[in-house]
Amino acid sequence: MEEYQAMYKASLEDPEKFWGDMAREFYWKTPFEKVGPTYNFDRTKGDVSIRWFEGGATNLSYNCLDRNVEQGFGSKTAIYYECNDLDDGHAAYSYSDVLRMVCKLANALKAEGVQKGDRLSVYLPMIVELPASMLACARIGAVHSVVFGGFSAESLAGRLQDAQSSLVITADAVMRGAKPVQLKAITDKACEIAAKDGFNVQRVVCVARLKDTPRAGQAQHGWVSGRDVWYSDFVAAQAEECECEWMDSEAPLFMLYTSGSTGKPKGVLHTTGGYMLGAFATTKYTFDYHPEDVYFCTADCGWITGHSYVTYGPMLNTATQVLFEGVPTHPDVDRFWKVCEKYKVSIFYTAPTAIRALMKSGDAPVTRNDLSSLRLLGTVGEPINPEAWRWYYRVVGGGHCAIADTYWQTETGSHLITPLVGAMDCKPGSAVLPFFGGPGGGGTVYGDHKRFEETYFSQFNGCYFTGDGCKRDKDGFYWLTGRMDDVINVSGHRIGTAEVESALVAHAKVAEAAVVGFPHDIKGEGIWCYVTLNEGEAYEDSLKADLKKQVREVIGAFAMPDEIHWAPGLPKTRSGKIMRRVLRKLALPDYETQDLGDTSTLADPSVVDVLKSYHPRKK
Ligand code: 6R9
Repeated sequence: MEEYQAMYKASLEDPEKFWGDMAREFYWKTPFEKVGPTYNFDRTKGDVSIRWFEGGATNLSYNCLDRNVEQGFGSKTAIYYECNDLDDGHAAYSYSDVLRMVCKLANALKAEGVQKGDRLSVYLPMIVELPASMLACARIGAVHSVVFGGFSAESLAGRLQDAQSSLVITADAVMRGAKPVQLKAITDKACEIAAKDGFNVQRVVCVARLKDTPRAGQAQHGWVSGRDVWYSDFVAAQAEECECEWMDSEAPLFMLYTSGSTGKPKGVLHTTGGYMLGAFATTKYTFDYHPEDVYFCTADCGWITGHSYVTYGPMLNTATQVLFEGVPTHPDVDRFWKVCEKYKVSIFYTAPTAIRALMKSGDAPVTRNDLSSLRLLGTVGEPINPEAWRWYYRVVGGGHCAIADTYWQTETGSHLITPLVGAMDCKPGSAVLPFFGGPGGGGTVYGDHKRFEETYFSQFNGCYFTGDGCKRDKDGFYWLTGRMDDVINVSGHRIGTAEVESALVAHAKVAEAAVVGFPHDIKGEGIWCYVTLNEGEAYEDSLKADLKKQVREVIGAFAMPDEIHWAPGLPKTRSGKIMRRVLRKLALPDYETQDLGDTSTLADPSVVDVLKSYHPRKK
């Protein structure tokens, strides 16, 4: 604990030395002149900006790969790839293997005309080509925009257009559990949608994931000649070496879309030097990483956790990790634990929602596997309830593994609040204490710096606002209490209520919608939708399935509403503002006895009774 306090102090008081020394463990083509940070968080004093390692030039792909190979770790396993289906096998890729792959792809992209600063979209499942594509972009200075494979064609189209990304890397299809996900077909549709809006995708590179396998018949997609190319053909003629583009510390590295309380999802843009140190240092210290560890983070690279704690953080630490294509419940509810046993995983990092879901199956699926290799457990994405924490600790960790509850965001790029396990006692449900004060943190919203300033720097002058509520106890421990804005956290995924509302309103029969979160056993929060139909439409239950499907198609399956609640009228103030406080209470299991607070300012107080009469959980 004393060491933590000393390091924490040093990180804030002498960043030049603390972060400078750490940064110099990496290769810099041009050494930085100043560690920084040079920043302004006060909008009244000019543009908000944050700069780290000014004057320096480096490359993430170089530091994740070449540096490791040069230091003699070329044959060390970088990635154990575990397929969705047990009969589909596994593979291991050394650091040299990944480097060769990345170089070939980087060369192919260059041959295609991709240049430094160009944006490129990646819509892939969890196969080795996913981190490899990210690293290939980083190598040539292209900005990757990874879109999670669960997003719909419409969502993908929006992201392609916003990023003006004319090249997409995808796969024919992939099995997720027992079901295929038609990534190529969805990409085709996304390209059509974008084309209608005047944006043309020039090139679709397609990894043959199911093609030439016994499950080939599961992949169903078209082929646009001249635009589409198989990944293997795309890289075939390319050399296995590729010189890096040396990137300025503040040059963009990647963008990743995330939901906010208003408008369309925004592309959070991360830059090179600060992100690199943030991902490196947190992986090293939060997970107390040692060279002999086998690390397994279950997050998909489509989310920030997969960026920082699958692709970049572990590779910057020369780690050996498991990349898992499948789902925790296929073929059985013990799949995670089977994987842990098979690869002798020592560090395991997952989301509370997965823990809660697996907890339901009892202890046996866990304890029938040998988990004695586990040493450290992590969680991320949402507050973890003490009950799930204790089960994770006792059953998965066998009572001998510390738990790192890591609190952070897409915008911060790496952990903000987390215990340094071993150094501090943990309290179930608390993310404990701040990580060292340091680099990372997205520098802007792609194409909209004003939105960046307004979203994050307007609530408290001079401070970044995360959007989360938090309590601090007498020991200084932090307890995250959830979002304070109109963002709901469903299974650790951020969804803006406004996004779901606009998906609903896009339905021909819907006049208005108001969406709130409600407590959900497994997902943490579920999606509750109040829907007003157009004049003359009948409030029929059969329409509910249609509306759920609508949201699924517009956003993606993970945003599918849990409940549709007919609302011939919504509780509004006289000025027309929807009273969400009332709607949140009406979505609670004990809504009948809830005190709705002061409803006297409602334009029409009778809507509350009407809503109760339409309550989907009415007995
Ligand atoms: C990494 C990630 C960020 C939001 C964040 C907060 C919630 C994440 C948490 C947590 C409590 C934790 N959140 N980790 N809340 N305890 N350990 O999840 O990024 O998808 O951008 O979500 O998730 O509400 O603001 P992102």
